[in-house]
Amino acid sequence: MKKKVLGVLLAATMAVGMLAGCGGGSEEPAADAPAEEATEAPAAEEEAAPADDSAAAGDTITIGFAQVGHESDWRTASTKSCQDVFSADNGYDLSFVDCDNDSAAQLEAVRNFIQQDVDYIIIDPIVSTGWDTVLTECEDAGIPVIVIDRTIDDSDKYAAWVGSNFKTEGLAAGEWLKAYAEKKGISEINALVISGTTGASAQIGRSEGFQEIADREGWNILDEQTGDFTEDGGQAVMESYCKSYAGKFNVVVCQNDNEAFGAMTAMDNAGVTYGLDGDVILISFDACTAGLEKVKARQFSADFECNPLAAPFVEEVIQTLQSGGTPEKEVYMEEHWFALPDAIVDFSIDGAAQTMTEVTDDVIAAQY
Ligand code: GZL
Repeated sequence: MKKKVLGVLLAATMAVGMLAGCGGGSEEPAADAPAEEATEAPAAEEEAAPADDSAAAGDTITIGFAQVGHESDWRTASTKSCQDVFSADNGYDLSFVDCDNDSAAQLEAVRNFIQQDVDYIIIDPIVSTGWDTVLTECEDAGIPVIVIDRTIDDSDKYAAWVGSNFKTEGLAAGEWLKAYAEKKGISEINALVISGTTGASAQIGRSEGFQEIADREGWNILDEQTGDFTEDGGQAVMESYCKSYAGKFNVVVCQNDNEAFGAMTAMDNAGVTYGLDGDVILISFDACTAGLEKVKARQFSADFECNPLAAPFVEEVIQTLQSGGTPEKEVYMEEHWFALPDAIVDFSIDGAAQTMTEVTDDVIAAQY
């Protein structure tokens, strides 16, 4: 009910403003702002000005955030990004629920937010389906939903999505591997994949993108099993792989850094060498700080970033909604592809030349 009153007050304020020749209208993010501009947004704390007159007057904006869980370094950074931006000092009351990778718990958290009549709901969906019913309930309750990171594929009843193109990440890893293998004179690729949480759009996209290149190049994908985006999961799958495919693989693709950390432990224990100076090319995704440290140590051959710092862009969406505007439906984060000079090669994605970033101490220090 508070939101509807707020909307009327805002409309009245804007109408008076326009009559007085003060202009008005919502500050919508530039519709065609390229990712670089979008990711140039000042740090969240600099952007923490109240979202609208009501917030300036101290009217707190309440937000319910149903987070995937706490499975990875990436997740920790994603959670911190939201907690830093949607703080009490910035005019927000954030109800945070760690759904512990449990989809039923996540749906329950969203329904509880509806009962609490929050102003906005943020969801990072554990899996991409099963959402239309609860999003309809949010719509009926008049609560705008903002989806971050992973996508919802069975409903569009949300105001905006802020995240990454996961298939592009998979394509980048595949195209890089093709170019790197050529540089190293490797003619045959026998790859093992440790995928993310089954049904997560990040897993679906990365698997799809890498598989597309593998099919085109005639590579052998010997196996793909889920490590659930965790270090323990990555280690368990890699231990199994080291037994089942001993001496038969020369590439391991881990769909996030934490799985790759576990795979390293398993390969160490099995006497398998990896990285720039090893027998196995080790590819990872996320490029968290600890992941880039493994690149710098020549243990990861390359790391394909997925940017977790969505909260400043989510705040822009909320500010637009608060002022009566319509936000862009999709906001893409900027990603980088990381390696050391030995593994920096030229490659393109669908004809678009890609730039690789050298991992240095400064790059590591600046990472999330
Ligand atoms: C990707 C994100 C994934 C990360 C993992 O956007 O959803 O989930 O790649 C995380 O680290 O667990």
